[in-house]
Amino acid sequence: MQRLILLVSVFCLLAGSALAQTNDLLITEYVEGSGNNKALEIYNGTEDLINLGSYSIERYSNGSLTPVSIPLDAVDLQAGETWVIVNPLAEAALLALADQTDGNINFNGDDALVLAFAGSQVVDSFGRVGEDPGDYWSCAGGTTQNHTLRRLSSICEGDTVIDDEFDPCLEYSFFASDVFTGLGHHIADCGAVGNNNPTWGILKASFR
Ligand SMILES: [Ca+2]
Ligand SMILES: [Ca+2]
Ligand SMILES: [Ca+2]
Repeated sequence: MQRLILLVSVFCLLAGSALAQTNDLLITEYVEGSGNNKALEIYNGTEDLINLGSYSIERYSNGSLTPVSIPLDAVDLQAGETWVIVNPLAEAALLALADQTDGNINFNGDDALVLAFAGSQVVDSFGRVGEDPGDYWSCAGGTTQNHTLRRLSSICEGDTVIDDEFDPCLEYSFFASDVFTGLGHHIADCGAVGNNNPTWGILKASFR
């Protein structure tokens, strides 16, 4: 009986720790506000510290197939933490939330963004590379221009298909222009992630 209780306790512990996991970094907030109020939030929902030095944002403007690369600072991002990159000409209230500034954070609604590892390995994406949607992508919730878009907490894996149809309502909630209140924090509710994570493997093995 004690052994069963122990097993159940271990199960709860392991299952609990798996809840917060994403498989890699995610884009969790997109700010396309007034003037130069542009920002992106990157979230480490894994259980490991990640050095951002191998990651970059690749910006594909207006349907272009040639990106402009925005390297992330080579700093360690703790599990559960976010990294906010802001246009250096943004207003003070937004700049105050920046972990990094870069003048190439200057998308204006119709530009696709890819979070890449080692330059070419796709980790996540926003928009549809190769498509000029006009002024913005849109869905019932709003558009990718003059809005803040926040990734749904149910999203646990990046969008690694960069050139398929982009429906922002599937993975984002919409806020008014110049809403900055969500920057600097994110929670992913990822109970379903774990089929290939080590914790789940140990758990399965223990029940064989
Ligand atoms: Ca553009
Ligand atoms: Ca896609
Ligand atoms: Ca956020």
